[in-house]
Amino acid sequence: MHESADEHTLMRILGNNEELAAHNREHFDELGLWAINLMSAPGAGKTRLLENILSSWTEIKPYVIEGDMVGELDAIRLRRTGAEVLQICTGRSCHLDAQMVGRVLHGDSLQGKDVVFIENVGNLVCPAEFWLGEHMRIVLLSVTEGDDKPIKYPVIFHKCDAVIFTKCDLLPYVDFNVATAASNVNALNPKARIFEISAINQQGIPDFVSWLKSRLVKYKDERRSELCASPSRPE
Ligand SMILES: Nc1nc2c(ncn2[C@@H]2O[C@H](COP(=O)(O)OP(=O)(O)O)[C@@H](O)[C@H]2O)c(=O)[nH]1
Ligand SMILES: [Mg+2]
Ligand SMILES: [Zn+2]
Ligand SMILES: [Zn+2]
Repeated sequence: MHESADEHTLMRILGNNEELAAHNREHFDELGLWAINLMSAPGAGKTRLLENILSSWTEIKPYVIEGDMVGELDAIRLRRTGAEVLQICTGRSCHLDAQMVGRVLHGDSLQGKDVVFIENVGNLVCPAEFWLGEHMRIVLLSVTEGDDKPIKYPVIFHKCDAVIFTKCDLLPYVDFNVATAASNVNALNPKARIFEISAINQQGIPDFVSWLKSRLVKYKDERRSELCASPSRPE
């Protein structure tokens, strides 16, 4: 969508998006919903990881927002876990934006949920620029993509909380050096947590889910103290 946008138009679009995202964040917090934005190139394993999380983390009341350009294939896969899933088709746009997510937040389907997973459109470039109001950003990089990708697509790796190297079962067959990839990520983002997983043999998934659980507890604690300080409601 950016091919015809000059620098000014782009800054205006992004500025407007930031405002809408901040409003989304108020809604998330008012609903007590912890929001996670999952981003990666197409096929890195976002839906497969979500299938694993949703079937193993049974204590939460999850909601999933699925972003794809066309179709409902991923939403159909994820509904099989029993989760409530809303598909957003972005048409020609190669990322989700705050307005698309805001439309969902102004409905009442999120009442009673406590974690919302947002699967962004498969793309390592512009999803990074469009904050949706989420609390946590996770980037997946599959070992088939190459350990140099953090260097080539720095923005998305710079602006995230965790990076997951996926498809680690394929490491014996591909030229991907985990230590090199990790140092490429940490050179841009020293605070990013790094996980190595495989959805085929479950390697690393319990550790990753435990980490998510601890971060959810932290969010709920912070939310409780904020609520005591200023109990306001968004429009
Ligand atoms: N070998 C292997 N394949 C995987 C793994 N995770 C996902 N895949 C496969 O990679 C393809 C893309 O996965 P999907 O979850 O749809 O990726 P998404 O486009 O990021 O949502 C599918 O054929 C998955 O079965 C993994 O850990 N190991
Ligand atoms: Mg998917
Ligand atoms: Zn885009
Ligand atoms: Zn509102």
